[in-house]
Amino acid sequence: MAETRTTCPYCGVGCGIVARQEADGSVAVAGDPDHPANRGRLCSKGSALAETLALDDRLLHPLVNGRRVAWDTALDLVADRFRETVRRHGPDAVAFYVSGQLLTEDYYVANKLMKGFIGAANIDTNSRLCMASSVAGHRRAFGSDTVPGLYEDLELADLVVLTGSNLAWCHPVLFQRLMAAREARPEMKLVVIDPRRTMTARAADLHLALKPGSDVALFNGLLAYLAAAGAGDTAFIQHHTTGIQEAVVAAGADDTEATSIATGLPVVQLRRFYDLFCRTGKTVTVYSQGVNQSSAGTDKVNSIINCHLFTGRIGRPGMGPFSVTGQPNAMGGREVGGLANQLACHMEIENPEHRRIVQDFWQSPVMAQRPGLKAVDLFAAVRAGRIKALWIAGTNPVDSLPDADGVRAALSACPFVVVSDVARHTDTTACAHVLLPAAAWGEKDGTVTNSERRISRQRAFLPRPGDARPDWWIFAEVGRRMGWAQAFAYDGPAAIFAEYAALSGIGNDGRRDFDISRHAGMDAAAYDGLAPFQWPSPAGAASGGETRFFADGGFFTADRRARFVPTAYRPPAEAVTAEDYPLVLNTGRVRDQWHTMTRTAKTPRLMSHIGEPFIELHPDDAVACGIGPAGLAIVESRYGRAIVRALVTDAQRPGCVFVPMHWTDRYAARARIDAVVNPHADPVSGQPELKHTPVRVRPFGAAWYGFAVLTARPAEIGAGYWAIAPVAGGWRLELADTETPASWEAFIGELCGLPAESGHEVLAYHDAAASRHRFAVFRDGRLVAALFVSPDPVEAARGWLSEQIGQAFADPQERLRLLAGRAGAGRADRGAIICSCFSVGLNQIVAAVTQGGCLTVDEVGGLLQAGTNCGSCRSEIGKVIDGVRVQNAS
Ligand SMILES: Nc1nc2c(c(=O)[nH]1)N[C@H]1C(S)=C(S)[C@@H](COP(=O)(O)OP(=O)(O)OC[C@H]3O[C@@H](n4cnc5c(=O)[nH]c(N)nc54)[C@H](O)[C@@H]3O)O[C@H]1N2
Ligand SMILES: Nc1nc2c(c(=O)[nH]1)N[C@H]1C(S)=C(S)[C@@H](COP(=O)(O)OP(=O)(O)OC[C@H]3O[C@@H](n4cnc5c(=O)[nH]c(N)nc54)[C@H](O)[C@@H]3O)O[C@H]1N2
Ligand code: SF4
Ligand SMILES: [Mo]
Repeated sequence: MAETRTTCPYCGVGCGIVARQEADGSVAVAGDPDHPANRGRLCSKGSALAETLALDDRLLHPLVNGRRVAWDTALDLVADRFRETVRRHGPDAVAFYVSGQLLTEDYYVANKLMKGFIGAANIDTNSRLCMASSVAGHRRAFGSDTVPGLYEDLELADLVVLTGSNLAWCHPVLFQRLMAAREARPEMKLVVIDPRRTMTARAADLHLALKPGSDVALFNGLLAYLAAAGAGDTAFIQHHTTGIQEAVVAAGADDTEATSIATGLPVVQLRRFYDLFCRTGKTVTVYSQGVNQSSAGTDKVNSIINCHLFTGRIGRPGMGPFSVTGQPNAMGGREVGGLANQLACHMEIENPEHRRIVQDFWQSPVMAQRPGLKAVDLFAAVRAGRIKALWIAGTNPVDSLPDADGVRAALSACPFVVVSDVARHTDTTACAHVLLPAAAWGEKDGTVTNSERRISRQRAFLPRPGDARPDWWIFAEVGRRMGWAQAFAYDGPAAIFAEYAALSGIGNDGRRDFDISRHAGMDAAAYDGLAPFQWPSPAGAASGGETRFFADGGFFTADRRARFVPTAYRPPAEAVTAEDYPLVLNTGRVRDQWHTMTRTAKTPRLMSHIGEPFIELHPDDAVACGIGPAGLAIVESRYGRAIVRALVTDAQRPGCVFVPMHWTDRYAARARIDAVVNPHADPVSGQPELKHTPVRVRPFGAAWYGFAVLTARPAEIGAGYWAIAPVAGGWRLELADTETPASWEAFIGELCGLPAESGHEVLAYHDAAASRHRFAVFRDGRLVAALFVSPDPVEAARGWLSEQIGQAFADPQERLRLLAGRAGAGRADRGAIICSCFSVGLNQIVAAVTQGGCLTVDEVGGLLQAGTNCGSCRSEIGKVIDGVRVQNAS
């Protein structure tokens, strides 16, 4: 039994993990009790990591036009095509599009190859969709992309403001740390600013459900209020900042009524928030995609930072603006220069001295002289034919970029597309000429940086399957074959990290924030043993300290002062129109899925929480659009459309709808929501407005709805709507169409690929008058398929039915009960799964409250274990308890 300390490959909390390889080859993961980010905790996604390691669906060999080739053939082809394209069309005719899920070493090599050797800066990353506005806001205010604080500040604060962040679902372990701190100090206040009532908002003392996109008005209002109240930290403002006058003027008069109109928030709520902020010194403002993914994202960031600079609340325990990063290495990618407008080690491409430092260090023949294209523009250039060779690594842009059908069209128009991925079948790999098999989490070594600047090792604990290779190796091999053997002669990630660390210290002397030169020249053994540390960690420092930035100024501008940035509120790029597109589409994440689901959808446990793409809409809008509960809705914009299940809920503001970003063509007929999302971007950061697209919603017009469970995934699904999810013994499938099949027997035959040979028993029930049909198919007495068809959304115990796949049904009575779609006596229906760690369902929790007398989340945990492992579901259990008690009371 071998134990390996590594880091979670999902979110930017960066939890430490202990992976244990058991004697039988299986893997178990647990939280690393010694890692400072999580101290042993994990969330539902982290806890389920071992279930995502199966090799089915892995890309295991290089493929050229779908044909398996040797590495040499694939690498030579890529190097030749890139070299040839540069020779004929210049360096701007090629591009890399990479990812915050690459390790720092991978990123370093890709960036060096493009910016220092190909000599252009057309390398951008999916962090453009994620962090670019925070980067730009930080650079405008601080002169550098510095996150000043530490996670601990969330625990030390007296007021935590979470804005545009669904921390409970997206940074669950950090949220748990916050909840634990609040339990210990109940006087600590939590304010959540989000147009939706999320699971995070449910935990708040005050939830401000602001009008989407109105954050700048809200924080300008706060600055004006603070100024009017004389709450400024005069000494800090005087000694460490410039531009206060302009910012206060831009914020406008202290007029809460006007702010109320701009934000759609009641005056009393605004006053409560402003007053709380004004009188609470220890305040942290955490922000994420509701702030960044906006055409005013950079201004949103600066409007927040302005309030912290004004009160001097920065870089001190329990105080500061805090941008939480999404991907495991979003921060590392920023540090290493993964964005088209940055150089390695937080150096700037526009700065001639920085260019010279990097060029000398790399001894590079040609250095990029100006910023390259940012993601949205980069794909527009591909579509326009200006970029003729494109290499995508570790990201799935056909699903995750806005105007995603346009992205797909761009890739099919591009003469040469290379994709490095771990999955064989994604919507992006389908568009590639060359597929390169990357080593996955658990198979590769390197470092990542989390949201609090902590650099941790990811370590391999599994053999590399097939021909899979680490991303750094793939980039370096192409670099060598393009003619730069010396510059890309790395023998492992340790050598890359050592080089990177050395570069961070050159010409630095405290003039740049990012300095890890203490690790320059680190050898492989030291790298293997590297414990998590925070930067800065300059040469000569005793250790990586737990450092905060800026308490006493020392910003990275020329005069070492921070800049107040005047921010004027402007509405989102596209406005809703009453006649065509009356609703605002907001998009984001659900608790148990990760982005485009290439890994999290492999585990039935994570799919059991939410297994189908959905649209949340307010009851009034549902009525106006003619959509009933659990009906199917078409969501369409000027750009494209999607078909998803309707969830009618007053957690939405009227006029606003929400669809998760996760579903792809692999798991649903037509739910790629980014096909609907508009491609407008922030003018400073280039980050697209993924949270605001005018749309209309109308009924799908289903003639029938179906629900099926199957042992095998069908090759083809002949229905206009479908969504599929794995379950323990097979698959569950939602279906609907506008036309009714001629024969239901033929339909189910196709679904489960019934062979002509006998051996199957089909049990059928038809209520032709009511258009209801039910089928159960048995083989050797075991259930292999069931299908329920009805003119309305199917009512059946889905979780229970999914558990019956493969079960023996000898008793004819039991078989009939199965056809009823309901659990029989002795076969309990758990209901929709709430706790994915222990597979505890809604019905069980309701019973624990109504029959078991449980009144609190802990009591439910005591009875059912629910919520006692990772704790990600605790707020949902709380919501169920509240719901049951409200029902009982009324
Ligand atoms: N479960 C899970 N966790 C993840 C990920 C995942 O895929 N799944 N991905 C990771 C990544 S890469 C990222 S970037 C993070 C993202 O983490 P978050 O940013 O927390 O998540 P999102 O759901 O994208 O959006 C956050 C919230 O912004 C709100 N919002 C929308 N418009 C506005 C607005 O105008 N103003 C304000 N104030 N709020 C608004 C949305 O309603 C939403 O609840 O999550 C990380 N963690
Ligand atoms: N509508 C809408 N769109 C969004 C967002 C939103 O909130 N709303 N959020 C945006 C944000 S913040 C983000 S971060 C992006 C995320 O979007 P993507 O980056 O496109 O999403 P992922 O599914 O994480 O894609 C990662 C890909 O890399 C592969 N992979 C995994 N590990 C490795 C590895 O080690 N090496 C290589 N080469 N490949 C690997 C996976 O199989 C997968 O195909 O989506 C953005 N798009
Ligand atoms: S909070 Fe969850 S997803 Fe994020 S790093 Fe920790 S275990 Fe992984
Ligand atoms: Mo992200």
